[in-house]
Amino acid sequence: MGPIRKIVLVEPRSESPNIYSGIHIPRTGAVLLATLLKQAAYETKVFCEDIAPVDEAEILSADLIGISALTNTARPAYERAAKCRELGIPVVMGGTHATFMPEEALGHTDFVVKGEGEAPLLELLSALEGRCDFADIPNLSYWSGGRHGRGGRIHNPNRPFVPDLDAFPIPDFGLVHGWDKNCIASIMTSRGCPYDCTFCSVTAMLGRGYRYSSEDRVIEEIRRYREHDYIFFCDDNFAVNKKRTKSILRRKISEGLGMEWSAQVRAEVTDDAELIALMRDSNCFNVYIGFESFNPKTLALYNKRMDVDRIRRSMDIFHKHGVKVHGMFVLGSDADDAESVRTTVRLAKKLDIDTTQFMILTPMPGTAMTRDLHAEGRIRTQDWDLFDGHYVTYEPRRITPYELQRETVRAFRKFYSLPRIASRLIRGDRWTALLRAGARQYLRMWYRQNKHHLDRLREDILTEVRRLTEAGRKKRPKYVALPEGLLPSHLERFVRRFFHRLGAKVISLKIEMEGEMEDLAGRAAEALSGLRHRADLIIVPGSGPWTIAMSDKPLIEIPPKHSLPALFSLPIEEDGTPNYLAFTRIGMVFTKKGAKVKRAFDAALSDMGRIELPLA
Ligand code: B12
Ligand code: SF4
Repeated sequence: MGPIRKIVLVEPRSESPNIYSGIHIPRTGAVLLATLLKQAAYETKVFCEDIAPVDEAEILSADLIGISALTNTARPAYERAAKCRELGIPVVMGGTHATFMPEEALGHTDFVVKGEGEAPLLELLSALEGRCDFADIPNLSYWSGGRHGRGGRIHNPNRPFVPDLDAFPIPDFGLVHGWDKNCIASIMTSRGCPYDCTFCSVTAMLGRGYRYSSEDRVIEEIRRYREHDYIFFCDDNFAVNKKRTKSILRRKISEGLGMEWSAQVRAEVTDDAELIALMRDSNCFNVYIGFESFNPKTLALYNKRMDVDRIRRSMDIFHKHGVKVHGMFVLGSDADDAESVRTTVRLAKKLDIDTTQFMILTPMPGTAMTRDLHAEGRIRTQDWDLFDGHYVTYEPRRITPYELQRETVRAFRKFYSLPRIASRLIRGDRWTALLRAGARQYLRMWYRQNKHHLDRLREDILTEVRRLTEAGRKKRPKYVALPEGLLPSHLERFVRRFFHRLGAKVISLKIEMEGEMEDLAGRAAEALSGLRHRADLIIVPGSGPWTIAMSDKPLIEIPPKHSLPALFSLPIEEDGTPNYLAFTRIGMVFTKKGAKVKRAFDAALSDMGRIELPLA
C-alpha cells in the first residue's frame, strides 16, 4: 500500500429511532483519534451521522476509512465498510461492538481495533506504511495474508489500559463535520468504572480501575467551551473520586466558567453535602442516574449496590438543590414481572423524577449477563438493529417478551402523560415540560413504526397456543391429566392450583411405578389409553433436575397412536420453579385472558411454597 495521507472517520447513525435520536453528540473516541491523527500530520475528518450526513466525496479521496460501531449501529457500520471496500479503500473498525465481536466485524472489514484505539490506530498506520508488522500490534485483529489472502483471522491480545489520560490531546470537535457552537460539547474526564453492573459493558471495555485526567487538564478543556451555555461530562461515572470532583467544581466556580453542565453520577453523590452544594453552585443543570429499578431483587441481580430508600433520599436532596434528575431504568430482569415494572413506574412518578428512560434489559456483547443468557439459550435474536434498549431481544423469566414490550411502552406512556406534562408547565418548569412533550412525541413515533414488532411478539405466543389447542381433543379443553406421584410434591401443588384457577379439572393419571424402569413408557401408555377420551391435555414430566431418568428426554415416551390429547412437557427453571412463558402458553389454551393466566401463575407459585431441590 502507498503512503497514507488522508483518513476519514465515520460514526454511523442507527436507522431505528431511539430515545437519544434527537440529541446530537458525537462520542469522544472518534474525535480524539482524529485529533491524534492530525497531530501526526495526517489529513483527517470525522463524520458523525447524528450531526450531519457523510460527504461522499471525502470518502472517495481517503486512503483509509475508520468506522466506529456500537451494537445498534453495527449494521450501518458494516454497510458503510462494504461500500468503501468496493471502492478499494481499506477499512478499520473500532468501538464497543467491534471490540467484543471482532470475528464478526472482520467479516466486513480489513482490520478491527479492540478496546482503546489511540495507540493501535497509529501503529496500524505504521504497519500499513511498511514500518512494522501487524502481528506486533496489540489490540489488532486482521486477516493474515490480507482480506483475500489464504490466511485466517488473527486476533492479537490486548495491551493494558493507558493509565494517564493526560497523555491524550483534548479532542478537537472542530474536526467533526457540521459541529458548531450550537452542538453539545462533551468532555470525558475519566475512563472505567469501579462498579460492575451485570448488564453493562463499560468495565469490560474500559476496565474497573478509575483512570482520570488531572484537574488542570479538565479545567483547560472546560475553558475551551467558555462561549458555550452548556457542557456534558460524558464520563460513565463523573463523581467516583469525590475529592477530585469537588476540586474541579470549585475551580469551575472560581474561574467564572459559569456554563450549565450535566453528568452521569450515582445516587450516593447526595450523601456528601459539600459535593451536592458545589454541584448546585457550579450550575449543575441535571444529572443522569442509572436507578435501573425499584425492585430490590432486580437491583441485587444487576449487582447495582444500591437500595430503594437511598434513591428516595437522594431524589429529595437533588430537588432541594435545584438539580434536575434524568432517571434511567432497565426493565425485565429475572426478578421482574409486569407488576414490579408497574411499581417501578409508579415510584418514578411519585418521586417526581423529572425525566426518565425505560429501557429493556439488552444482552449487549461483552457483558457477564450476556454470557449467562447465551449459555442458557435465552437470546432471541442477533438482529443488531434491535439492540438499543427499546426491544425485547432475550427470553425474560417472569414476564413474556410481549408483556415486557407492552409494559415498557405503557411505562413511557404513563410517565409522559399529558397531565404530567401540564403539571410542569403549571409549576413554571417549561424546560421539563418541553422535554416531556418531546419524549411523548418520540414514543408515538416509535410506536407507529414498531407496532408490528409488538404484534409479532403477541403472535409468537398465540401461534403456540393455537398449536396446542389444535393438538387437543376439543376447542374448549377442560380436563388436564397429571401423572400422580411423579412430580415432586411442590410442583404437583403448583400444577393443581394453576389449572384450578383457570377453571380446569385435574385428573390423576396413575402409572404403576413398581417394576422395571424400561417398562415405564409401556405402563404410561397403558394408563393413558384409559384417559384418552377424558383428558384434553396431559402433563408429561420433561427435563429438569428432578427427573428420575436424569436425562434431557421426557420421562415418558408416548407412542404416536396416543398422540391425542395434547401433550405438554413440564418446563422447569434451573432453580426448580415453573417456567412462566410456557405456563402462559398453556394457560391461554384454557382462557384467552393473559391477565387471568398471570394471576393463576402467581397464586400457584405462592402456594407452591419452599422448593425441595432436586431428587439427585
Ligand atoms: C456519551 C454516550 C452517549 C451519548 C452520545 C453517543 C453517541 N453519539 O453515540 C448519548 C447520550 C446520546 C448516548 C446514546 C446511546 N448510547 Co451511549 N454512551 C455514551 C458513553 C457514556 C460515552 C461515549 C464516549 O465518549 N466514550 C469514550 C471514548 C473514549 O470511547 P469510544 O467512543 O468508545 O472510543 C474509543 C474506542 O471505542 C475506540 N474506537 C471507537 N471508534 C473507533 C473507530 C476506529 C476506526 C478505531 C480504530 C477505534 C475506535 O477508540 C476510542 C478511543 O479509545 C458510552 C460509554 C463509554 N464509556 O464509552 C455509552 C455507550 C457507548 N452507549 C451505549 C448505548 C447502548 C447507547 C444507546 C443505544 C442507549 C440508549 N438508547 O439509551 C444510545 C444510542 C446512541 C446511538 N449512537 O445510536 C453503550 C453501547 C454498548 C454497545 N455494545 O453498543 C455504551 C458503551 C454504554 C454502556 N453502558 O454499555 N450515548
Ligand atoms: S451501569 Fe454505570 S455504575 Fe454500573 S458498571 Fe456501568 S458505568 Fe458503572
